[in-house]
Amino acid sequence: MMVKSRRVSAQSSRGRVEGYPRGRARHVAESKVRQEISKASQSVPDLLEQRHISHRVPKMRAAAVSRKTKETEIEASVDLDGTGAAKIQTGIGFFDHMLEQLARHSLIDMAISARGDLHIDQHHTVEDTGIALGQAIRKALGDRAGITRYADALLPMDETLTRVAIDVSGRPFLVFKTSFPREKIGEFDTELVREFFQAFVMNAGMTVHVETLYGENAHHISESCFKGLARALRLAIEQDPRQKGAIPSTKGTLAG
Ligand SMILES: [Mn+2]
Repeated sequence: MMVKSRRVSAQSSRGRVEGYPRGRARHVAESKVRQEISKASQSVPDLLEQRHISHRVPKMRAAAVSRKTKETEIEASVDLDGTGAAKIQTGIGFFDHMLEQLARHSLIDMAISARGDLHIDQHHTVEDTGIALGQAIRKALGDRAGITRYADALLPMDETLTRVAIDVSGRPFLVFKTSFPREKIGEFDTELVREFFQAFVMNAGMTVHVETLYGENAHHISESCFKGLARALRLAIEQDPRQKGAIPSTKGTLAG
């Protein structure tokens, strides 16, 4: 009986809530709430400061590198937080195909144009593209604050399985345990896969271990290395929200 009469009185007072202060008391209550809200929003940066949480606007992780020698002329630009869009032109069809896979599966946007001394062979062009791309990624990573740092990938491609493990440490090191049953894939020299990885790792400042556990087809073996690098890279350079912008090292630096 009590409940019913309350409901009637709330309706008859056109939406006014039972028990809510009126007149001067209402004015005081509401301005108190407004003050509390504004105090709370002002104190958020202070709270973050106290907890050593970065509240900077996240920097754009993108960079471009131009590299010109007597052997090659290379432009490479990257956006680490991209969608995997790629615009690649090296003059070597199979190598373009590999770099497109690297962009696509790392979700790094990449624009690479390379003009090299292909009349000699593909060596300089592949190696110098690795150098320029590695430098661009290193530059885009900056102080490496907030990244996941370690990651790995097991990458199957039909009969082939390749494992790639990565530490975005600032310390360059390559372990490459992959061999090819053929010297060429189309016009591409398979020994240059290792050359690319070596140049990339040295200039990106990363430790990368590549091992093809088994596989027969040279195209699959090469592609599994590039895609494995892509997948591991994607995870390792991703911003880890639990790092809260800290550099993931007890040394406090990943500068190498
Ligand atoms: Mn392919």
